[in-house]
Amino acid sequence: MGNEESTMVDDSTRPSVLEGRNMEAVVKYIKERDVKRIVVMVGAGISTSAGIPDFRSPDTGLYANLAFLDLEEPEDVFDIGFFRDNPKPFYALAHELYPGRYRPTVAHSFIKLLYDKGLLLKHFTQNIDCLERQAGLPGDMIVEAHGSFATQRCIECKTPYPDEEMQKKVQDGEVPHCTVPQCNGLVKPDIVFFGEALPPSFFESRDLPEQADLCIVMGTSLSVQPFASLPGFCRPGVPRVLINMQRVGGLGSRPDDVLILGDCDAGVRKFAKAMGWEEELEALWEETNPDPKAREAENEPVPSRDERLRQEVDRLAEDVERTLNMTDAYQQLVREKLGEPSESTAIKADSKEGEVSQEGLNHVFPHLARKSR
Ligand code: CNA
Repeated sequence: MGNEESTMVDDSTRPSVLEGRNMEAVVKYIKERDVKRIVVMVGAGISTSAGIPDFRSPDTGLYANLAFLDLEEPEDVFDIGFFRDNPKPFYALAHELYPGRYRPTVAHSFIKLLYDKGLLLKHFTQNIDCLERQAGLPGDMIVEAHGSFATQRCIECKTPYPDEEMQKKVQDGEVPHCTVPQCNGLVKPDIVFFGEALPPSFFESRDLPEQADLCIVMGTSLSVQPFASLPGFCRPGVPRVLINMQRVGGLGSRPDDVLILGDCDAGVRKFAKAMGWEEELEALWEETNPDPKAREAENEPVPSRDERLRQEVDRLAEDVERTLNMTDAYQQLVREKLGEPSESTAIKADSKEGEVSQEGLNHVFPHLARKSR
């Protein structure tokens, strides 16, 4: 396994604790040293295979694709000052990123597996997508260093805003306002924007990497401080494994750093295989499959002739219904072409110059456009 193409080893220094700077040596270290305090540190790269773009990958990253939002700087979408003036670009983006639309990746399930095995000390994430929670990792094992969509509050009086209301507003493309009538401030998910402090949980857990006996860093450019300094807090002699498309943040500079360069999902699958956990990992990931029909279908008996006939009638009835709906949509399109008013989403309906229509996001998230059809 150590000779795989995606496993690049910096041989300039001999390891001090590991037998070699490769996955097999890490697995041997875990088993022989009874490792039980693993810290995991991740970023947007562990969610890209779920369909959520990262920020900085050229061409595919979010920053490379936000030009149509008509922002001076793509980072403005996460700027608290900009949000106060115009929250609509953020809510247009939130509509696409909101939890519930994406399935956790194998990398998320691998972290859950470390927890199930009793090996996880803490999981540090920069991601705001809540996919770790969705993969089953308990909230108290996660430090969401840049906050997340899990909770939200008024930016003025800090009154929390109800989850269901928030979900509805985001789905409807509306900007939520504080429920305290005399306040009516803007509501924002507890995501850390530029210009805001990191959550207390980050500072409370910041010394945990020092207690770790193994560190795994995945899917991050390690370019945002203070998160980027976390791997540096691991004690010398504690192996640090980087699973990422490219080498980042000084990882590889210590004798016991191991670089597994390539895709995160492929990397954790190799890790699990080397640990003898291959099937457990796939089973755990399968639990996150949102399509229970697909799972049930595998165990379903073959339908009888009568059942097949009934299914065919149902299918034809659905086809007719869909055709009628398409006719409605076509009529609406003709009305629009003739300049008559048509139904639109809330954001589009009152869009002004420089604001955003939800449809405009389709080229950034083409997979969603396809899904919603
Ligand atoms: P980043 O700066 O965009 O870096 C991502 C890193 O992951 C890069 O080094 C990529 O090469 C690498 N990468 C991308 N895809 C893969 C893959 N499939 N396998 C292995 N490596 C891959 O993102 P960071 O997380 O480092 O930057 C911190 C920002 C990004 C935080 O503030 C986040 O809130 C923010 N962000 C989060 C999400 C999310 O929640 N999913 C999405 C986009 C951005």
